[in-house]
Amino acid sequence: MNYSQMRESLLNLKNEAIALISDTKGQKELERLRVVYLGRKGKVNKLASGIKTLIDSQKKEFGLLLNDTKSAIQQSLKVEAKRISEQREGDWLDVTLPSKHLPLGHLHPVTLAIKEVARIFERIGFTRVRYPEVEWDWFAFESLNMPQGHPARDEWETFFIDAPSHSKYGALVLTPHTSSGQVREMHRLKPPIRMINIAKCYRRQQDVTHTIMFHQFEGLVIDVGISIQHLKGTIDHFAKEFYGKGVTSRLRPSHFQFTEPSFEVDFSCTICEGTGKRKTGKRCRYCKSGWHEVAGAGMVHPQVLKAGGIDPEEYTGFAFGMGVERAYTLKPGLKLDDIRLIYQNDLRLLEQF
Ligand code: FA5
Repeated sequence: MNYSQMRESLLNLKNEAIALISDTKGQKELERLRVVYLGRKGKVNKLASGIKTLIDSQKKEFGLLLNDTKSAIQQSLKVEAKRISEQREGDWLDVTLPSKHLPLGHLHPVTLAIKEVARIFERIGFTRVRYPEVEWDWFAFESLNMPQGHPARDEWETFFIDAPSHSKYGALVLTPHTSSGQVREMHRLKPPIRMINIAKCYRRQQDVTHTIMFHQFEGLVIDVGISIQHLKGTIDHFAKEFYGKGVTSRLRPSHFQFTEPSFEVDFSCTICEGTGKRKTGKRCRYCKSGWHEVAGAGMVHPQVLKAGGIDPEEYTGFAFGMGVERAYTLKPGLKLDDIRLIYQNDLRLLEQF
């Protein structure tokens, strides 16, 4: 073998060794390869024995190549040994170890509240319905006795959709209240009607008691002989079921175009227990007066019954629209004094439910 053949053989030996080593499956095979290539009678030493046939300058160069080959094979053996031992550790299973606790998600507090509200009303004979979030002007306003240009519309701070209008129902809006389901329900059913419509609503409002997107639940009852007593009884029943016996409700005279007479419904504040003051003596930041306005309500206006195809001479009805978030944040013990926190997706808050 001449010098250049010896050099080529050494290079091939190195490549062959590294390829085989990186393909090994266990420590035993690795040890066998170490002996085959680096052992006393191994392939590298066998080639090294030919060094005596070379002239001095070639001896020096071939010696360096031999050292380089040996250290490359050793390095490759080391890396592979480490990989094999790590793989073993990973595969090892201690069946006595306690299991890992993976975090479990749960329903959002508003979804929990909606389910609870629906259950309370379903138990007293209401049927849950859902009407469109993107609604025609006619159902949101006009059918509710608020014709085009009526100033009462301004109170609903509505988002309008940039889309072609309907020839009969007008513009498209993001529904600002669940009352838009009232006439839809009258079109769907003839009395007796007992509807609970729970849905998303949108308004251009945002502060501690308002969010841009929120939920309302709308109760609508229409039958022969329905009076304010039925309205008050239903609201009281809800307050006791949802909050417990300690919470009281009151109806304050108000005005809505679609009810006559109309009321604001207040529940006593569970944060300051109806006093309007914190224990520190400071004014309750959330209610300011001991009461929370949670709903609008009233006896369905004859014009609205007519828009729904119901004879106001024969039937009467009551309706109320309550904020889900607003009602929920009053739960005893919740002490949520900023309604916007519900929608900040902060796990520190959400995980408490
Ligand atoms: C109405 O929306 C009427 N449609 C209620 C009604 C229904 C009256 C049936 C008569 C008959 P009002 O704008 O007051 O009324 O809203 C009712 C409730 O929805 C409020 O008391 C509050 O609890 C909730 N609410 C209104 N706007 C927001 C908001 N931006 N964020 C959170 N909750 C809101």
